[in-house]
Amino acid sequence: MKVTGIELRRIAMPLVAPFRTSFGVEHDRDVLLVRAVTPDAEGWGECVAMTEPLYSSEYVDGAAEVLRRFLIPALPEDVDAYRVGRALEPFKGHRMAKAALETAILDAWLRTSGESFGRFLGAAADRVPCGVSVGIMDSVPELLDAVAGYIDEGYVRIKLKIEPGWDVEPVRAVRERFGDDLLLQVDANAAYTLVDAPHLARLDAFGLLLIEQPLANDDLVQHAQLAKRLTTPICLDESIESAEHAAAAITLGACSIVNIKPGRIGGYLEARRIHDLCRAHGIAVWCGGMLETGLGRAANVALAALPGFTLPGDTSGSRRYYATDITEPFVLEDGHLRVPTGPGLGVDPIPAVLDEVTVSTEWITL
Ligand code: SMG
Ligand code: MG
Repeated sequence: MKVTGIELRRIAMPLVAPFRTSFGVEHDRDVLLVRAVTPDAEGWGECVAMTEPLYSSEYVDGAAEVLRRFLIPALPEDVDAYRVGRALEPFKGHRMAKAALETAILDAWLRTSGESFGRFLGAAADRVPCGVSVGIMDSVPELLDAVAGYIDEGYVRIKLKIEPGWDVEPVRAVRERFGDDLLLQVDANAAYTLVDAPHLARLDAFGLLLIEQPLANDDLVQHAQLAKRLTTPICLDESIESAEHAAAAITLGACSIVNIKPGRIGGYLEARRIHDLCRAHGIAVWCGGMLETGLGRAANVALAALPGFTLPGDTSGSRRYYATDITEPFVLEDGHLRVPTGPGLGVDPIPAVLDEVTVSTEWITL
């Protein structure tokens, strides 16, 4: 397949409400979209990097720069979804930028052959159960109202963002109010250290599904030590940037669950590798989220339908984040999202909406 050019499009998407985590507050989502154009089709990739390098070392301006300067020029003349990763391999890191480019080309490639992401990846279900990630709030009553609203909307699992000073009490309050049957988990975004082990062990009393990324990104050994001191299963997010990282984490006993975010680990092909590896080792996986627009969401929902995704993902409906999505909105049906079945991502940006949120575009001829 010949790619004639790539568009880098920066969009600004206002969030319906600020989203606070242990590393900061988001008010708008600053998204870099990659559009790959071929004579027969065009494909979209959404870069999950954020404005500032707080969740990981990548950030949107950096991703745009490495794409235009190194990654796009390295694309082979005759490209397919599998060749992209190999061509980008010599460049270290920058997995979010690589994932966006590979996804755009994979989408164009699948649209050309008429195959959907779900079918290509090996989806085993036509809909996926959805969880929702609930940010840190100013007060417990405010949190309980937010959680009640999401449960009313049908979400089948609640994830609470935690940080030191906002952990045991909000978890206790949610458990007491909504009962033991609620699927509940927490995400610390690396806000603790091993010294906090006795404090984190207090969460064991609440029957959580998992605690996500309690310690720093590169603390695999420390996570393995923490795992011995908690009964709550440890799930890794930021620590896992590749199948090799997942293999190391499993061998060390650093986690018993993995959050797979395709945008963080270099794309959907690597995501499938991690899924296969974890499944073979009896490690449960679920699909994470990075506040994607409908484009990234479509691909995530397809991935979440693979058989090893045995826990509900952060695959929320569009309105969790955006009043107006750039695609037809993803709407929860009985706590589930339907896996798109059309060619490629199976969804398209709505041109008028896309134009309205576009901040800049850049065309790179190949
Ligand atoms: O897309 O629903 C979503 C966001 C889920 O909590 C979420 N993502 O660490 O898992 C995570 C965070 C990263 C983004 S926080 C701004
Ligand atoms: Mg996380």
